[in-house]
Amino acid sequence: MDSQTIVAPMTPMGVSAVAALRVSGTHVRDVVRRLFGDKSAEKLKPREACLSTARDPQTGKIIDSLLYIYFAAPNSYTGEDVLELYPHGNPLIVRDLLQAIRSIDGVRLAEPGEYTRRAFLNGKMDLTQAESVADVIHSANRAELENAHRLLSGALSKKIATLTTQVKDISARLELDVDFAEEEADPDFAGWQEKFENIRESIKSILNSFRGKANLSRLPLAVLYGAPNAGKSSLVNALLGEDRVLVSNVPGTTRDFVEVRLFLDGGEIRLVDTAGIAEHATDELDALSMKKSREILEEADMKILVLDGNNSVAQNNGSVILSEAQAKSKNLKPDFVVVSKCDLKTATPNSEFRIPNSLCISSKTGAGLTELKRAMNATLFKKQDNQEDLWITSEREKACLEDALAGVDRVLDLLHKNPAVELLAFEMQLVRRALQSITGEISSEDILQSIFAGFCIGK
Ligand SMILES: Nc1nc2c(ncn2[C@@H]2O[C@H](COP(=O)(O)OP(=O)(O)OP(=O)(O)O)[C@@H](O)[C@H]2O)c(=O)[nH]1
Ligand SMILES: [Mg+2]
Repeated sequence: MDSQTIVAPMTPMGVSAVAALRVSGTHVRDVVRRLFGDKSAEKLKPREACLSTARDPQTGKIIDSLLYIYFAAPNSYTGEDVLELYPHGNPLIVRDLLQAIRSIDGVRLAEPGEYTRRAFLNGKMDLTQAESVADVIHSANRAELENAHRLLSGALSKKIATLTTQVKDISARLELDVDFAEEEADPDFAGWQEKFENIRESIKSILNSFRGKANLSRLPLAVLYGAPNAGKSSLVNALLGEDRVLVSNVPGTTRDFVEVRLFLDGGEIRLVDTAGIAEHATDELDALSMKKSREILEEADMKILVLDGNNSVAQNNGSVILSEAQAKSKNLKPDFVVVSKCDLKTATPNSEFRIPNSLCISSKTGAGLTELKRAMNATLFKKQDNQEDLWITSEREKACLEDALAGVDRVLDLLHKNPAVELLAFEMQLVRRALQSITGEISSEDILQSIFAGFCIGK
C-alpha cells in the first residue's frame, strides 16, 4: 500500500465557525512535532483533544490557535495513525495549515475518497460499506439517509455473506464428490436444486430493490400556480419564514418562475413560485410568463393550485383553471388546492368548490401552513412499503448481482441435466466469486479506482 501520509480538508472551503482537516499515515507524529513542537509530540495521547498554536514549520509564523485529536492505528477511520485538526473556519487559515502540512516530508494531498479507500484496504469496512459512505453524505431525504445508514452498518454485507456461505457449503460438498468420484458417491442434485432456487430468489429480491445513487439534484419539486394576485409569492415567503420573493397587490408581479429550497420533515424540496396564469394574456411578456409557468408545471412532483380566497373574480378564474384542468389539460390538474387569505373576512371558500385535497391558509397569520407542509411532506416523501428492508444504490453491486444470478441460472440448468460434477463445481465457483466481489473480498485496482474517484476529497 501507498506509504505516503495524506492530508485534506474535511469541510468545504468557505467561512464557518470551525473547519476540519484530516491527516492519515505513518508521518502523523511528525506532523504534530513540526506544527506544535517536540513536547506536544512527546505527550501525544490517542483520542485526547489538545488546544495548541500551530506554527508554520519553515517560518515559525503563527497559523492559528486550534484543537487537534490524535487517533492511533488501528483504532481510527482509516486504520492508520490519524490526526484531525479543527482550526477557525477562515479559508486563509485552512490554506496555510494545508500548505504547512503538505510541506512536511512524506506528506501529500489526499486523492478523492482516499481515506475511505485506505479504510477498506485496512479491513475497517467492506466495499458495500465504503460505497454507502457517499450515500450517507449525499442522501437528500430521510428515507435515503436511513437506508444509507443500514448499508453502512453492514446490513447488505450480512445478506451477501449468508448467500456466499450457502454457495460455499454446496461447493465444498461437490468438491468432495469430485475428489472421491471413484467411490461413486451420490450427489444430492435435488437438494442442491432447492437450495439454489432459494439463493436465486434472494439474489433477485436484492436486485429488484435497486434504486440508484442518492442524489441531491433529484430533490422533489413542488410548484405553486394559480391566477395573478392569488397570493402565491406571499405563500412562498410564509413557508420559508422570510421575505425572499417579491409580493405586491399588482397582478402580474411575478414574471419568471422563482425556485427556492424548503426543508420539510422528510427532507429538502425545491419549491417554485410561478407567474400567475390568467385566462387571457395582457401582452407578449405576459404570454411568455404564462408559457413558462405551464412548462415548469410539467416537471412538478406536486402541483399546488393557489386560489384567491378574497376575490371571487380570481376565485372564479381559479375555478376556470381547475375546470379547464379537469376537462382537458392534464398539466394543470392540481394535486392540492390552497385557498389563500383566509384571514380576510370575505375569504370563504366557494361552497361549490368541493375538492378533497384542499386547505384554507393565510400567509399573513400563518393559519393552515403547518397542515400544508404536512400535506406536501406526505405527497413528496411517500412512505416506502419496505421501510425496514434495505435497497441497493450501487451500479457496481447491481452488475455483480446480475453476474451471480446468471451463474445461478446456469447451475440450475446443469442440475436439471445431471451434469458432470466438475462442470457444476466450476459454475458454482463463478457464482461465489460474483458474490464475493460485491463486498470486495475479491477486487481489483481498476474497480477500487472507479469507486473512489467519485468521492469528494477529504472523505
Ligand atoms: N390579507 C392577506 N393578504 C394576502 C395574503 N397573501 C397575499 N396577500 C396579498 O395579496 C396580494 C398579492 O400577493 P402575491 O403574493 O404577490 O400574489 P401572487 O399570486 O404572487 O401574484 P402574481 O405574482 O402577480 O401572480 C398582495 O397585496 C399580498 O399582500 C394573506 O394571506 N392575507
Ligand atoms: Mg407572485
